[in-house]
Amino acid sequence: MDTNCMTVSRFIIERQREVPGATGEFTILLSSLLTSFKSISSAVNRAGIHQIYGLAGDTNITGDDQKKLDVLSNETMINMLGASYTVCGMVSEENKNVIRVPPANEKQGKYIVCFDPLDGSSNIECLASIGSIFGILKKPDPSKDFKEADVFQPGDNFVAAGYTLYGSATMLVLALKDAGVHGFMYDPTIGEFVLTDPDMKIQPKGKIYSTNEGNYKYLSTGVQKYIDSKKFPETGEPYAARYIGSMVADLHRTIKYGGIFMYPKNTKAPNGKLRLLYECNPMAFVAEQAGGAASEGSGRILAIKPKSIHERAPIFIGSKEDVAEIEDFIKKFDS
Ligand code: AHM
Ligand code: MG
Repeated sequence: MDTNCMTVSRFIIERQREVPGATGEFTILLSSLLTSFKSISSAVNRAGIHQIYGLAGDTNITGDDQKKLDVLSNETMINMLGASYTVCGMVSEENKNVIRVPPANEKQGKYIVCFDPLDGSSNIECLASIGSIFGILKKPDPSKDFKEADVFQPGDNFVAAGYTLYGSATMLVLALKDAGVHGFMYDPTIGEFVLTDPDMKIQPKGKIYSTNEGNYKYLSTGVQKYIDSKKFPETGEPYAARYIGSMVADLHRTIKYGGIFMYPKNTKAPNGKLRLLYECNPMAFVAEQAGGAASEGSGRILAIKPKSIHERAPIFIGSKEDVAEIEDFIKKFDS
């Protein structure tokens, strides 16, 4: 038993003291996120026993079947964040429109949170890892009321972003603007996220590629040739292939072990599958803060100015040299 453990709240409070004029609002916001993640983690663990697998009898905005756990996770995050008096608006994968909070709360909140409450839901029933993804922006003009267009900010504007992985353990990975990426393992015996992976860094080059290779025939020539080069390299050993089909788990492995995760555009999905605001951007922010890279094929994900809340973007993310290499293939064969 560690009598002096560094919980995530303690970690943030310590950093906050170094920021002149900090109000403590971010700490409160984070605390409402932590409550959500603990609650979702518990629901994920108990879902089979309480029979909350399966369909909630509804489809989400993009026509996907909603799982009961999706709905529950979404409601938890909206309720916790909306009641925190720190948030003025939210974007969720599960909601068609920007989510407004009650007017009294909205006036006080300066943060906008974009999230996917439970990503990788096709993995729920086979008990593979799933996760929550979030990115935190500020209202652009603190003197003005929140308006829905305020959510259309590039990922470069994030003050923090991260994910919680519900795997063999639950882990929060939190990236803070210019203050590194830190991993906190959830200890259910004390109900706290405890710092276990300080200052996480992605190695410059890895040995693993991760993509849904079943889409090979639909991919561009450049991406096909890149994959071929990983399997049949002219020199050296081939890369290993790993793909869970759950972005949080695939990205977490990429951060820990290096390599590249990608969801390129293809002829069936001209902008790829993954969503810019609440899937690609937060993960790109984590990757860059950890010394890695995230590209949409020819430029940084975080530089894209979003135009709609559910827009998609192709993504190539992970070790810097691996991401640069696929950009070269795309430039050479696809442009
Ligand atoms: P979801 O938001 O409906 O769960 O879909 C997103 C997931 C990602 O976690 C994962 O990277 C991707 O979909 C896998 O897609 P595919 O099944 O096409 O390989
Ligand atoms: Mg998702």
